[in-house]
This record gives sequence, C-alpha cells and structure tokens, in this order.
Amino acid sequence: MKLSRSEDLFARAQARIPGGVNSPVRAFRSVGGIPRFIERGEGSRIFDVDGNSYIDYVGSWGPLLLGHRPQPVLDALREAMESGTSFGAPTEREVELAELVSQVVPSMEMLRLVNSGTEATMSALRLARGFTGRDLTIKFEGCYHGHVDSLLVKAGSGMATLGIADTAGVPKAFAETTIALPYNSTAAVEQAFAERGAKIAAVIVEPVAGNMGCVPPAPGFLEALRELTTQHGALLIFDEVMTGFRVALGGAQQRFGIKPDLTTLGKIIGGGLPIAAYGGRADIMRKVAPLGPVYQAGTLSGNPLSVAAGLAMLRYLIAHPGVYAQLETRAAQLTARVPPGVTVNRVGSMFTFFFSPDPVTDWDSAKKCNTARFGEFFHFMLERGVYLAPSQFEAAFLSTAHSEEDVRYTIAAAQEFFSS
Ligand code: KE4
Repeated sequence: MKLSRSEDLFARAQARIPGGVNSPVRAFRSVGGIPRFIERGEGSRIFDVDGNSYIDYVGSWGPLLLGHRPQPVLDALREAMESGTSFGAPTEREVELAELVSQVVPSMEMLRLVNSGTEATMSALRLARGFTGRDLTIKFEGCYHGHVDSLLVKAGSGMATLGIADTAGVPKAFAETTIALPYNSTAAVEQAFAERGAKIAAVIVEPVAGNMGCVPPAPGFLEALRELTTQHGALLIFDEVMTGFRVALGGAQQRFGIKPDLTTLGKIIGGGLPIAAYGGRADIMRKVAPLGPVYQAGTLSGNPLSVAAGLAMLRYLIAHPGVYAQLETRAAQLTARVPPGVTVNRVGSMFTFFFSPDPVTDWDSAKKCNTARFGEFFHFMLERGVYLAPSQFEAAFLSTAHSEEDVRYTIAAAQEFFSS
C-alpha cells in the first residue's frame, strides 16, 4: 500500500503539532504505523492522500450516521453559507434545533448549544453542582466524557488507549471530587452513596459505554442509577454524546426507558460540524445564566453552519425512522460470527471486537484484552481497505451509507484474519 504522502505529511505534522495530530487517538500510537492523512470522504468510504480507499467504520468517531457528505447536510450548509458564518447573536435556526431536540429527547425540556462534547459535559457537571450545592461526582472507570479536568480520572478513549491513568495538569483537589467506580457495578454505587451520598451532586454515565470499546449496561444498572440518584437528591446525567441519535432516535434513554435529569449530546447532532448540547429538566436549566447563577458561555455556540447541519441531520432521521432497523440488521450481520478468543459487544450500530475470550462488561475486563492481537487485526483490515478505530478501546460505527457489499467484504476480510 503506497503511503508516501501520508508519511511526508506525518513527518511535517509532528514538527508543529504534538504527535502530529489534533486529537491523540488519531496518532495510531497503540497500533503502530502511519496515520492515514485523509483527502476526502464519500458515503461509506474515505480516501487518503495516497489514493487508497477504505470502508470507514470510524465515521469521524460517531457523527456520520448517514455516512460522508450526505446530501441533506450539504444542501443545508450551502444554503446557510449564503447568509454568513457567525453572528454572535440569536438566530431562528437555533430555536428550531432546540425545539427539535426537545421533541426527539423529551427529557431535555430546555437545552443550551455548545461546541463540543467536552463543553457539554463540563457545563452539565457545573450545573449539577450549582443546582445541588454539592461538589462530588460519580463517574465510571473506562468511561470518557471529554477532557474535563475533574473527569479525566480513570477515563477511557485516548487515555485508555495510551495507558494514561490520570492526566498530568489536573490539581489533586479537582481529581478528588470525582469518585470513579466500576461500570455496571450497582453495589459500588450503593456503597458510594451510603458513605458520601449527601455530598454527591451527580452521577455521570455513558448509558452504553463506547470509550473502553462498546460495553452495554448490565440489566438493571441504569435503573439502579436512576433510583439511587433520586433517593439521595443527586442528579443523573446521561452522557449521550456518542449514543444520542445513534442507538435509537431518542438515544439510550429511549432504548432503555430511563429518564435522566440532564443529558449531553454531541457528534450526530452536528452531522460532522462542531456542535454539542446539554439540557434536561427546566427547573435545573433555569439555573443557567443569564437566568440563574451557573455561568456558561461560548463565542460560537449555536453557530449557524453547525446548526444548519444538525437540523438537516435530525429532520432526515425523523422523516426516515426506518434507518434504525436497517442499521440494526446490518450491524447484527457484521458482528454475527467471531471465533473463540474474540468477544463482540454491540448495541445498535456501535460495536467492538474485543480480543479476549471472556465477556467484556467493564474496564477491568476490557483492559485484559490482547491489544497486540488487536493491532494485528487493525492493520490486516487496513491493508485490505477496512478502516477501524486505531484502538482496542474504541467503538466502531456503521452508517446508513454502508452497503450489503461493504458488510460482506468486511466480514470476509475479518474471517480471513480470524482463520489465520
Ligand atoms: P468531544 O469534546 O470530543 O466533542 O466529546 C467528548 C466526548 C464526550 N462524551 C463521550 C461519550 C464521548 O465519546 C466523547 C468523545 N469521544 C471520543 C471517541 N471515543 C472522541 C474522539 C477523540 O477524542 O478524538
């Protein structure tokens, strides 16, 4: 596979950008090799600067539920660009998007648009503390909620990939406000609340974990979080940055029938443009400035181009609810057969092949995976034009643009590796 331009660009990039990338997990550090510099995407495929093409299962880490360059999003962007790029003032589209999100995710009675999932979770956490007057947060090992100082404790995604237990630069006092517990352990949550319930502002959870690889909630786990937070006057925050509009139109809260107090959204809400949101019960959201004392702001929040893309995505998904059944069928087909030694977890169209013979239900079981073998799998598939996340601890994503042929080809390549 010719890689000379990616190699040249990677060398240049490393001279000016830490690791040569603008987000660590893109650097291929845990799988080795040269990150592919991408020239363009189309449908289910991406094309690198050396002319190689790949069936893309990263999908920009989740936003591209409709694949690359979906027509409705392109049309909306072209139209929005004619009017300008940013005003720093309210626009009609922001109202329309807030109304649409609230319609699709009814627990979000009110919401605020921000620019990234990190901003959304950081703001939701600040709001939970401001609303409850409490300081402590429960999060789960292996879950990643963006690079929020107090949440970079036993986090997943790039931190798990790079083996960074707790990042430098976060004051001990911040980290100590976070109680990190095993995912899917109701007993651990009960104990934390029994010991410090009166000081816990919120539990933040990925209702389907995607940042230690895909790990579904154990039966009863989410229900227990709902009961315990209500019982102890803490807020339940569903971080649906990845699962929102992914595992169901209404996200994991619709799929599992749990109503959180606050929800964070990102990725799909912007169709590939930078936009995210946090929102929930109106009585809580009314604490946000300028109504209340919890401050949060953003120069480009509600950016007209990002909002236009998001509106186009959501309107398409609302008009085509059948996409979720299609994604379910295709993803089930793709993950149906794995050999002994490989465990696959899947919820809807997000999934992970874990190189472990045992069930993967939390970070402790995920980290036992044979990451070297995953690296071999990753490169075997990459050489054959299948682009998976360059980390054992990430989820893969299917889009509506992935064809039956894409799926068949991918299955054949994976089976060839599994039998090698
Ligand atoms: P951003 O700040 O990256 O937009 O969102 C942070 C975030 C928050 N919550 C969840 C559940 C997330 O998955 C993320 C970001 N996900 C990672 C991929 N696992 C982003 C990829 C990257 O860091 O480059």
